[in-house]
Amino acid sequence: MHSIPRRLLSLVTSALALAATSALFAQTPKKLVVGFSQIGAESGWRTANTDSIKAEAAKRGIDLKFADAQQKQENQIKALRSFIAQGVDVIAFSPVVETGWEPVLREIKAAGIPVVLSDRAVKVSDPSLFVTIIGSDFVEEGRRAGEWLARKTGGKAVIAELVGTPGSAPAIDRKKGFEEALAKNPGMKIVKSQSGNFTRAEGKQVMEAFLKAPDAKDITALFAHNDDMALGAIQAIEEAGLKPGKDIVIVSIDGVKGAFEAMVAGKLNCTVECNPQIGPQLFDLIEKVAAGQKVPARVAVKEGVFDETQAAAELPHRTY
Ligand code: GYE
Repeated sequence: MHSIPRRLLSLVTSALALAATSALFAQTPKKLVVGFSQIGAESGWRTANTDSIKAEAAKRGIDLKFADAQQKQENQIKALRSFIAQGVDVIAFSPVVETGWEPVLREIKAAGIPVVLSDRAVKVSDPSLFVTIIGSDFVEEGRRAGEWLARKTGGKAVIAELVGTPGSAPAIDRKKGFEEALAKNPGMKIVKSQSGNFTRAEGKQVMEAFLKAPDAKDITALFAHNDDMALGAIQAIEEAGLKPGKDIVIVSIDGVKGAFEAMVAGKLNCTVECNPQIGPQLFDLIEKVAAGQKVPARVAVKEGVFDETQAAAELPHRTY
């Protein structure tokens, strides 16, 4: 007779205890812990990208474990493994190159941690190794650069190309898109093509070498895969006694402030926008993934094209 009310009593007590615990949890919600492996600080674009990611994480009260890989894949792999060891909720990273990620991605999957790619893509045989990617359409950016140059030169150009980091998604895709535009313009050809690793210093160095070649005087245009390399090349062109933006028409990609300043100064002719401020969109995705919600496999970043005729009006509005 006594056993039933006692059981009831204990049920009530545990229900109360449960309610109290969840109330406690509701007051102190667990912070989302995100590990982010950044490529490095190779360009103005990258610095703006890092700022956007850190600012957005802080705004949302996310516990961000941020690691800078100094442009080395091995450092990124180490960082990813340390995120597994720390048991983060979500891992995000911007892969410096496209290949070589499968083993570490499998380790992350085995640990049950979802992966969101930021900015650059990877090549993997198993698409379940990451949930989603947010980034720009690099092929389209290359195409826009090529089409702009075709319009500017009337379809006649002898082109030097400063390529981004070898094996990286933006270097591969921008080259592809640019060459697609060239294929429609038989009067345009690439005569020099070498990597400047997306940095200003290497862009300058490689351009210096281009300008020392016996056929250097034939070059009428430069396509740089990012603004930083174009800005380095501009210095090299000036030091060689030529006028950047006039003797050599220059188109690059990113749309950083320095590129707009160079356009206003008449030394750069066009920049194709690649928006680095993806923090808000990135953390929208991360929070959804952490909550187990469905997200699209690819999220695109919006961007435009700006040439010298628009530069002065646009410069005050540039936020990176
Ligand atoms: O264009 C370049 C940076 O991956 C889109 O990386 C990014 C590129 C960007 O170093 O400036």
